[in-house]
Amino acid sequence: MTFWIVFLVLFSDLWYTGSTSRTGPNIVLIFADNMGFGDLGCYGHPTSITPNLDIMAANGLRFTDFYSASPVCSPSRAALLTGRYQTRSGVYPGVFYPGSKGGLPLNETTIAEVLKPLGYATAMVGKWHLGIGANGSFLPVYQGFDHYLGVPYSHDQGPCQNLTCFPPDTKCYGMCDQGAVLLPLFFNNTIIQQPVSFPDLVPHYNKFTTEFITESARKKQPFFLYYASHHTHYPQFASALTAGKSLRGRFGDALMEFDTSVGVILEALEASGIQNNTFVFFTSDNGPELLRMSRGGNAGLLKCGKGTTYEGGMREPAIAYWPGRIQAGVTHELGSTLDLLPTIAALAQAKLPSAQLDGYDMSNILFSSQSSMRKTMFYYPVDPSIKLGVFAVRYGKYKAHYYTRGSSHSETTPDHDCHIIAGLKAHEPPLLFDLESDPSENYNLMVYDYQPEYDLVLKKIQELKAQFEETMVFGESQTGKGSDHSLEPCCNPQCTPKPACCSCIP
Ligand code: CSN
Repeated sequence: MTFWIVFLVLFSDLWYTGSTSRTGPNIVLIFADNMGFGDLGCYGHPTSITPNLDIMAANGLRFTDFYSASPVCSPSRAALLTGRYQTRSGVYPGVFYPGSKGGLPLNETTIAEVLKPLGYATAMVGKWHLGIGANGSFLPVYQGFDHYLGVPYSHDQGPCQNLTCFPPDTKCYGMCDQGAVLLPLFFNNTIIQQPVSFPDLVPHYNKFTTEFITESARKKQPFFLYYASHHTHYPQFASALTAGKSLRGRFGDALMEFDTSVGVILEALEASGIQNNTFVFFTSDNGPELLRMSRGGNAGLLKCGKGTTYEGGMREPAIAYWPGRIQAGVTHELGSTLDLLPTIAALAQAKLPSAQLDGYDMSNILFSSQSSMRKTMFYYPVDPSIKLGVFAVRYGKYKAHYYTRGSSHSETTPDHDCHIIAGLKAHEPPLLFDLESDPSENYNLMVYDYQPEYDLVLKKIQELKAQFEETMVFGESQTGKGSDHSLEPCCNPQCTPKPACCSCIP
């Protein structure tokens, strides 16, 4: 009897291995920077030239209600890679600087670390912004990525105004931080260029992504590629490929270059014949930098942009693409960058990290048009605190604002609520919007259309908020550890005087 059981188990196992590949799908995660809800052709922008993202949207699943976990960069990226709110990992308040002492804590488990035990090849290309630390100890190669090619923080976080853009006699337009080192380009934990050459950067990335995809496919090794472009963060620049070619000026050129690099990835997948075995997901880290006027992005019909907990700060364009597996369409279900780790883990049949997660597996939205497991979204400001808690809560179609505040990142549009002069304001009762009938958050239901049932909605939201906040354990602040000029990345570590001597052009 025992013999037969062992035999059957063994036999069924062999049969299973023989007929179906046990290797999980390849994963490509494409992350844009400061790109707004209204920036892509497929999200209604009249003059953007984004044919590759539009093709992904036309043949994949386009989300209308997808959220990042923060209205600024570093916390948003921490949440994306860990499936946990930035408050847990400590990536708050604000963002990392070139000499920041902190970083995404190494004991946090990233998507790359979830996939590594299953034999995935892992690579990150682009903007990291989760810390560098002494001797580069917080770089991606210590967070599960086999390879890293990219810039470690935003390209305005150094004196970028004299860097060359394209054509070669053009200087970058816009304000940058003075007194820091010139922006470096890393390969793994080594600086290979400082300052980075803007016109060569995306072509360099394209070469790397193509080679990584082609080589992994040739070895039949499943892979995870995290492509986090600096586009469309200010100051805008583009290579010869797209400079001057768009209808939206410098912003449009940068966006077009980003879209071209998406095309390069899709082409490499097709050329290797693995497009039907690859889950591609695109979204953005936070809303548009409206401060930059027409050189910033556009939140479309959403209110305000980067730095705020209005919809324009955190609702993002998002597209899931997997030919043969994901049906073409549009979903109005709730999703978040927090959900990518659990979703990818499910696709790869990987073990989930033991830490408390804030995401949900999105498989039922992606593959069977069912309703989302996510019923709520909690909006933390750029500087979350235990005292104030979340600023807003989305529950189904409703959104309640407990606090609102404008941001310097969202200056210049005609809506004064978005600006820095709109200081912290507590709302009791909370402002309540129906985002299905009023996505622009124009009409507070408690004022314009009061019905007694809204008191019950607010009561339910208050309960969900209390439940959520009860489980929230704030990690030690990492961005709050301050910075030290000696930690700024320097290609010539022993040189003087810094930061000027940190310049190495190969
Ligand atoms: S971000 O942009 O890093 O993409 O969020 O480049 O919040 O103080 C944000 N900030 C420089 C930036 C500073 C940035 C800040």
